[in-house]
Amino acid sequence: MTTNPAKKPTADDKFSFGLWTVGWEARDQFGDATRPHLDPIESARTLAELGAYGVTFHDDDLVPFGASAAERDRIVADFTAMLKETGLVVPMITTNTFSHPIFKDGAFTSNDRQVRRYGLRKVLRNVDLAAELGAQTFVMWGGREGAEYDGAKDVNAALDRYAEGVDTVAAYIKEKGYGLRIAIEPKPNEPRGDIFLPTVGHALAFIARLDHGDIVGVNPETGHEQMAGLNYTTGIAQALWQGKLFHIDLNGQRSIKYDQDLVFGHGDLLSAFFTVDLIENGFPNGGPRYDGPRHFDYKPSRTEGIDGVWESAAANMSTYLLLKERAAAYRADPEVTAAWEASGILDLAQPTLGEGETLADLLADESAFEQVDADALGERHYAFVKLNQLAVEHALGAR
Ligand code: GLT
Ligand code: MN
Ligand code: MN
Repeated sequence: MTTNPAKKPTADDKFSFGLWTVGWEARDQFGDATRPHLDPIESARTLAELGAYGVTFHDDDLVPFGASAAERDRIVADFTAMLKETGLVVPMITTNTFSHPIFKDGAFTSNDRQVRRYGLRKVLRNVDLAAELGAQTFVMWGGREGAEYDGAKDVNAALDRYAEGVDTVAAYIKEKGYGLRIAIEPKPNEPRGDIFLPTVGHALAFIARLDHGDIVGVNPETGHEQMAGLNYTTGIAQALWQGKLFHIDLNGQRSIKYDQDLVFGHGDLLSAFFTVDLIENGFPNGGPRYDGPRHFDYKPSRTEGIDGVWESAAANMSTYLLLKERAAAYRADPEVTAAWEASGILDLAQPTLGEGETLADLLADESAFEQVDADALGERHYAFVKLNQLAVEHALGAR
């Protein structure tokens, strides 16, 4: 492994990777694997050498599907020994409820009740492993929860079953006293034609209906929102506002097409700049902050060999750190502060009604309506282009 990125991380940067990312053998819809199987424990060691502080995985990434209890115990013991040796942590764990044919019509929302019960048991078993390894977040990506045909699902019943499944897992976490929170990962489509909970907004609305929604939040992935033509930074901003940004999956995507899982920043670079700016510097007027792992969920392209796997892993972290540096410069620039003032960014934090002002006061306030010269007020300019150019110039290192 001979990577020489511009920026090298330390554990304080809180970078984590899914074992399934670097471990992807690059088998796709149209072609066979182009890379060999990597031993998960060896992969984790290399990620630690590259500066990651954490690794995450699906149950089956570590313990092969159908392994015996003895085999499972041996693998988990070896993995735990590696964690001790490297200092790596496991901030998040997730369950594979999409690879095996049993899940072809979903797990929690399969039309087959026996499959739903099996899926629930597989997830509950993995919750125990998550707690054993000290994870804080339990991700649920329901990639197979969906359909290809509108007539294939009773969506009302499917959402009932989805809620039943998530609530059952959340209740189990509480009953066991585990310090875990569930994070639902939205995705609009792929592998199903349409997936339930397709966007951050859908997931947040779903969570509001749960009995145990207090320990359920979201794990938005850059590319998944962008596949739906949505703005990732705005999506995580709303999740933050709602106190629901429990975890993030960072990667790159170029426009509305199949899920590319590119290196972070290799899609929409300016959007990545603002993502990092929000995560690292918070909202301009203060407010809730994200302090969880900076988790990369990308796939080393199929064209890459093993060297490319590690180059691309290092590239995610290097790009993030470069953008972090550029975002800090943007925030520290007095011209940006002045542009914020000209654009009204700081005024937006002022409540629209005055302190103690009632609705009756507002209705009686002629200066708020009757006396307003709407045409004159319509003349106001917001100078957002200037502000955005400052962001572009900072992102490019020109300031
Ligand atoms: C799968 C998916 C990812 C999810 C993983 C968690 S699995 O690789 O494409 O976006 O985060 O289940
Ligand atoms: Mn993806
Ligand atoms: Mn993901």
